[in-house]
Amino acid sequence: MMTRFRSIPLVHAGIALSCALTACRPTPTTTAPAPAPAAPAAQAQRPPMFVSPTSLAGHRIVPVPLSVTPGSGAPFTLTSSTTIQVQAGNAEVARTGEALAMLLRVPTGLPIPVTASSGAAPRGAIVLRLGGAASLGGEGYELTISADSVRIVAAAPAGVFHGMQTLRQLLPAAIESELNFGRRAAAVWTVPAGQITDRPRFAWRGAMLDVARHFFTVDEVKQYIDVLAMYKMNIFHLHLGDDQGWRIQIDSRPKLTEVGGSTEVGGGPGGFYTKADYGEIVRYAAERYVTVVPEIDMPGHTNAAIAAYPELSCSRPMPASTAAARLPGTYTGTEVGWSTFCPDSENVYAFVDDVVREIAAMTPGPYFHMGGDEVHVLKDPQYIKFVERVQDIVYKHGKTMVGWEEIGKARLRPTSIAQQWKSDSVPPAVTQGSKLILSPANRTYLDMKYTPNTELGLTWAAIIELRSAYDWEPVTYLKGVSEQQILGVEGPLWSETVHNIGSALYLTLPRLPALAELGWSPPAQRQWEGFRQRIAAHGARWRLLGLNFYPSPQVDWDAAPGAAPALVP
Ligand code: TNX
Repeated sequence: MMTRFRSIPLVHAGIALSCALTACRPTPTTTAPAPAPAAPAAQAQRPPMFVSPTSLAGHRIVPVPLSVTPGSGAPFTLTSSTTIQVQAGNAEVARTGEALAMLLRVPTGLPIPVTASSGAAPRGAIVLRLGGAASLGGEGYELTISADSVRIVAAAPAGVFHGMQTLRQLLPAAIESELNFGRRAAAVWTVPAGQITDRPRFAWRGAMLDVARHFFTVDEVKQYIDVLAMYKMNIFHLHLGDDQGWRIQIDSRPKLTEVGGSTEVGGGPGGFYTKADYGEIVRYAAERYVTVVPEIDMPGHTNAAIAAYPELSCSRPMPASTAAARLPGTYTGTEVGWSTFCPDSENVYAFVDDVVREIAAMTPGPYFHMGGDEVHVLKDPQYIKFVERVQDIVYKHGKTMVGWEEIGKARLRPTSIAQQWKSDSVPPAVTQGSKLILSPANRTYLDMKYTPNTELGLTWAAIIELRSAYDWEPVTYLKGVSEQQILGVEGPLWSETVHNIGSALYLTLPRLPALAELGWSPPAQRQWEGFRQRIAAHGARWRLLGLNFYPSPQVDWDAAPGAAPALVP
């Protein structure tokens, strides 16, 4: 049930955009006069954005944790004496502590100092520590909440970060606001007592953004990464080249960006990332424990590279719509499968070597995605030869190869990874021993419409309402594939119809959090009804963060304030 409440005008003056570790949001740069203290209001009478669950049993955490044990004691309350105490001597935990402080300070108006110490925590501290059971693994954490303290303990810094995201979701939605509610909202910043133990089910929990069909700026990409981090996703797959655009600077092949970077679907100006831009994306992602997986799709989906270096192609059959393109040989339509590098040309492998070498050198993560999908114009032996040559190049430059499931036609090295998108039986790559990323188009493709009336998106794989995005099980999706063979799940957002970050987020939220839960949470904890009720609390958070979303009618969204949230009366 949607509740409406009175809106108050927002003070727009002096709002600057700052990207905290937690999310990009406007931060007031001028101090508004402190509102008068309010009479204590009963929790039930507050607008939903100021309400914490009264018990941990009523949490709305997405992805749902492995285990939640409500406590019987009083909740923890943020007050003027709350501090964050981070593990001494660990810069990563300190960074997460600062990020948490940045999140809390603005809406609460509290000072929340961060101190480093290995000693006993003072009363009222939020403690971030390394330690805990080895069974928490590289990403798990334990969160213990009592009236006296909040403790996040993890075996590795990534776990501390994920624990911080859980704590964020246990605070009222207003914690995401850019408004300083100050004393007016005193005593609403509570977290119910209890304990959460949590760790992910799958190692690969990803999203893909196609920046080739339409270009997205570095700031837009950062906003997308913020969404991943909120939902404990750890892989950001960047689709950097396709027929309509080449998006990454390669020093040894300057025309790639001069020519290939200048177009996009529909004839817009395109764009590309300089090496510094890419470094910034990779750094921003790493600070949020997200690994960037660069993809250069080949041998198909390569017209932008071929327009820059025509010798990469054997012959050039192009769709008729090419005539509209601004530069000779470029393409701004949306047909697929018609372009290819020439697998018989040594020029092509010298080119691939240059590209993989330069991208590998600026990518700290272990993966290079070679695409390999939808090559309708090569015979199998040509395709196989190409994939095997590229595989050697990828490993020569120290990366693990990932490719769309078609690469299973070739002889794969045991560590190469295949990304399923269309098959509904065991893909050949798995039979060879490769691990699988599941991206079934009819469940995970973020560019599919929600309903036949959705303005954006395509329909070729399915119409995917929220329940359909949520209500399936990775391990039983493909008969004959075991849990050990599945590395994880990924939701690709192809951008033929997606022109800007607002549209991208509309297609992404709430479906990506649904997929995040499939990737993180144990099947025993997952039910559609539970997800439906928990995700209902997130719309208000997205509103406050300025993130567009699809308000699926399958969810009874909590009242989500517009730009002007009501204060506690
Ligand atoms: C198929 S899925 C593609 C993309 C398109 C997408 C549109 C896959 C590996 N290839 O080239 O953008 O459909 O939904």
